[in-house]
Amino acid sequence: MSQESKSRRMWLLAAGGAAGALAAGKAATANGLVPPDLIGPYAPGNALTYAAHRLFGRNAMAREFAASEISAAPFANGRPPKTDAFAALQSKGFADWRLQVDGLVEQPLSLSLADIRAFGSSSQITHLACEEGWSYIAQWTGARVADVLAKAGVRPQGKYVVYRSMQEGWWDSIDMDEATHPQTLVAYGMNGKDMPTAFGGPLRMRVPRQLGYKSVKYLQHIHVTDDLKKVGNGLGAGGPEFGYSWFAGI
Ligand SMILES: Nc1nc2c(c(=O)[nH]1)N[C@H]1C(S)=C(S)[C@@H](COP(=O)(O)O)O[C@H]1N2
Ligand SMILES: [Mo]
Repeated sequence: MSQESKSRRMWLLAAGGAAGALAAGKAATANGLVPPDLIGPYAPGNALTYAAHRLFGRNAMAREFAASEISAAPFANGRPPKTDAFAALQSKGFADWRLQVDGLVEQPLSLSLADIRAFGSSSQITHLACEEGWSYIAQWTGARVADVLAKAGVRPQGKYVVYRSMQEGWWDSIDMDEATHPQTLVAYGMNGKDMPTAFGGPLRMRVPRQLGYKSVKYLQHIHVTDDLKKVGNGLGAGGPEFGYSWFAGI
């Protein structure tokens, strides 16, 4: 191929790529697929990643593993909350702990651990990957977030689920696709035992299609909103302030 036709081909490829990106961008916007954290140098890439996952992999399943692949020594990130309030709850075996569910729902809920167990038990052996490079495989058991939301009755405008930890500074959010995905759990069990405190007990989010930081530990509050701009810093999570993408699909 001549130098000239090579460069023409390169140019056509580049133009095709740009047109494709533009078309994808339009489709994404038309479908409301705009992440809340359109900030920083990676914003265009993050937006494309989110749109691509939602347009082409909405129902994709996180890979599940065999029991023999469960990690022998999983790493617990950080330390449990150091507050008196947490110590008081823990000293009573979390009998007084409640998960609040509110926002754009027909019926706000205040759920005990027994209430959450009553939703049923869904188990999965999946991989938790931290953005810092380490990871482990564990079995997680819990209630589907979809079932909790169904009980509360999400109003038609409800688009995102915001969730908060008892631990200062830890909150995050996911869209309704992720929240109602069958593998997205509020997990009360790990490797056949009650959720250990180090791993977020009594209850943590488990979002196996996204990086570990979306799986917030020491959960206490679930809130349905139509617009993440109305919540907290408007970026959908604390992480984006520090350069972590709101959408962390893998
Ligand atoms: N409350 C709370 N949730 C949290 C964290 C934390 O320190 N506190 N760490 C996050 C990060 S960065 C990761 S990778 C996973 C780690 O889960 P693990 O402690 O089970 O390893 O939990 C996430 N959820
Ligand atoms: Mo992480």
